[in-house]
Amino acid sequence: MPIAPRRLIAHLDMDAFYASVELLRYPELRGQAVVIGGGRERQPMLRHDGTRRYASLRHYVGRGVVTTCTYEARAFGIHSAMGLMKAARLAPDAVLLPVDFDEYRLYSRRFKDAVKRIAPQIEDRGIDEIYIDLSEVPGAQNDAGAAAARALKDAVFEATGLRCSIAVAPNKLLAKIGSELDKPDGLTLLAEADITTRVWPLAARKVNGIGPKAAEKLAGFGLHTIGDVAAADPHWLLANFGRSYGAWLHAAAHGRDERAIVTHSEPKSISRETTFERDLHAVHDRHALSALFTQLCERLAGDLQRKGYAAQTLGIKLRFDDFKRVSRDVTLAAPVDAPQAIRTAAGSCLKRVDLSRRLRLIGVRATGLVPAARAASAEPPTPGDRGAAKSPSPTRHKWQVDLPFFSASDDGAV
Ligand code: DCP
Ligand code: MG
Repeated sequence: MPIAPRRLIAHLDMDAFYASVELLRYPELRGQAVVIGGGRERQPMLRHDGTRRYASLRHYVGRGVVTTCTYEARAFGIHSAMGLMKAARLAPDAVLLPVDFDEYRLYSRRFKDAVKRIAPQIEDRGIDEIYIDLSEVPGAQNDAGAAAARALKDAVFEATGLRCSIAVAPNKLLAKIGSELDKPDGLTLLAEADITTRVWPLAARKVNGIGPKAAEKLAGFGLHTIGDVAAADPHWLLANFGRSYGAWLHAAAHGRDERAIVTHSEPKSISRETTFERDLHAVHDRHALSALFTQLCERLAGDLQRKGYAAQTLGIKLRFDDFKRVSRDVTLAAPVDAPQAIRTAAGSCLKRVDLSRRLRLIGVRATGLVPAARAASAEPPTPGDRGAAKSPSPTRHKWQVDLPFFSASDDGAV
């Protein structure tokens, strides 16, 4: 009988992620203290001679916080979540750049795709970190995953121009601790034998799952390091931290963690919404509203199709000029992902709302998501039991005409 391979779990975390993505765009800032945070108005300005003028932190006034910063800025004591005004006192000459989530999401996808080509078993943990199961990656068992981790770092750099830190360990808990040990550009192998020397001296807070409150309570008992927690009597931990958390604290401090890599998670809902520049009225602004509503439905359809889902339930969310909120939904007989079908269903929800007040915000939400392969996306939608809307005729393709924004006789109060 073949012996089950030893578990080799890697944790990969991008270095100064948002800041590093910005440096790809503005390479002349490399080596400088750069802080990401604040609003769009601090976009660098292109001068006539092609050079750029960047905003510095010096004159920052406002309540913005540091989203992240380069390691050069960290040398001044700046860190994530610090107020920008405080950061300005520490490093007035640091460059301030606005956040651009779309760009970071793009690079997030790129680095994850690069990793998947080498090691397909990944658990997505957010925009800049993943767990990777290397146990069955060819050759990984021969050198505790060292060559595989090197290959992953190279592939990420090749695909994005960005550096990351990786640790390989027997489980997720140790891998997560390990990836921080040699940041930036780290490659760390952490075995059970290293726990006493490399893990126990660290602050208890370094364990993912010991948050600020738990750390404070532990410190109140004189337990500051992971080693302190490991040395504590397990019965005492259970008595003071509860059976479940106490037992977990004991196991975690000893580097024990059996959690599997979760390679797949289904989204519960996908939605799109927009807040208007000025409040809009269903009758007076019907053309503008109609176009925006259609656009939202098209974008939602795009999101669904890109992610490979169809929606059984469509809903709308409205916020009026008096900030009152209303939502309605409709469950369809068959799941849909086509823009027309989504607009028809969402439009039927709209008909069930009193639209006499001006609107501030409108949103469309898809729930009851099923993999698109199981749904007949070309089918016209048929409202099910919960739908108060009338069923559109399957042969009618001019789905827009049913909507209040388009109806000439509409008095706005539908
Ligand atoms: N982030 C955020 N708010 C925070 C912390 C982080 O929006 N309080 C964002 C910005 C980071 C990204 O998430 O670039 C990843 O977070 P990390 O904690 O991994 O921080 P960095 O990648 O910036 O730096 P490091 O090199 O320490 O991983
Ligand atoms: Mg990071």
